[in-house]
Amino acid sequence: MSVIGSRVERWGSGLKQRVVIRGWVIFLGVMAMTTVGDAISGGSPYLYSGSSESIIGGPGAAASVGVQFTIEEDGVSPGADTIGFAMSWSHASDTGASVAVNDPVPIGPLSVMNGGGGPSFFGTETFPNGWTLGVVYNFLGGVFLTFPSGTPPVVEAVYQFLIVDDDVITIVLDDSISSPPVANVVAIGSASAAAGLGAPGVITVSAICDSLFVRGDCNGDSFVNLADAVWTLNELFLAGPTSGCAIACDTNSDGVVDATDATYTLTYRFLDGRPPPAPFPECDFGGGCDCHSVACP
Ligand SMILES: [Ca+2]
Ligand SMILES: [Ca+2]
Repeated sequence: MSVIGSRVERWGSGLKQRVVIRGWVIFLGVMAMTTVGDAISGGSPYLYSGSSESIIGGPGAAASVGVQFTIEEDGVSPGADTIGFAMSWSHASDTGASVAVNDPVPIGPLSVMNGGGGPSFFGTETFPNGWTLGVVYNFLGGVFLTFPSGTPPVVEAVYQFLIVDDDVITIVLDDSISSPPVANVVAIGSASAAAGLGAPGVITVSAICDSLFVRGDCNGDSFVNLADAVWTLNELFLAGPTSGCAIACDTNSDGVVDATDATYTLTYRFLDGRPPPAPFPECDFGGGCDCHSVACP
């Protein structure tokens, strides 16, 4: 659970914060379930959507991806002045990967209200599979937001995980992740309006295994010289150690590592032969998971 910094001071002790936050969450939940007479009819007048993001990284890399969330009216009650809202989003990975989420933060029109101080109340709670949020723009009233089509995102949450494989993390409305549940509603005066799912948040993960290498640097010491030719011959014919970057040993770039690669290196160095094909002498990607010359950044 968290409350934005300025709000922490306003509400004093941690216990008091918890009481207020819990009170607001319960208030919204009860309001959504019981104020039928005040509720705006016609289905879900508001649509909550998450942004679509993508990330590319090598297996084992730590990823941190921000997803932004928007609110839009669907035309049922255009131009309504809202005084706050509640959200409850859960996330799941197609591969079952563990994904943590940080406390969401206000952005866009939500962050600049009240002279830049943000909403009077912004109570969040995170769970292993999602987060909840209750927002009141101003306890004294007089601060409103409308959500016509195209309204900028109002909330951002950062998701953190380790890249293991290609994956898709989907973030959907889910009012079952907390107890008591937090209903997805927008508050308009004394009424609540249900919010439905516009578009889920999506994080597309592409696990690409690649590394930098220099062709010809078979022993990985950042030089291409006699030692590389000797390494290759030792590996091929004398049970010498295996190079950690086979593609670098393919000095003539014909797709196989054999004695001609050692010959190519010796010819280049001592008989004024052609230099190795690219990547040489500069580093470049294409080394797969394990190659990394000490000469490459
Ligand atoms: Ca070398
Ligand atoms: Ca070769």
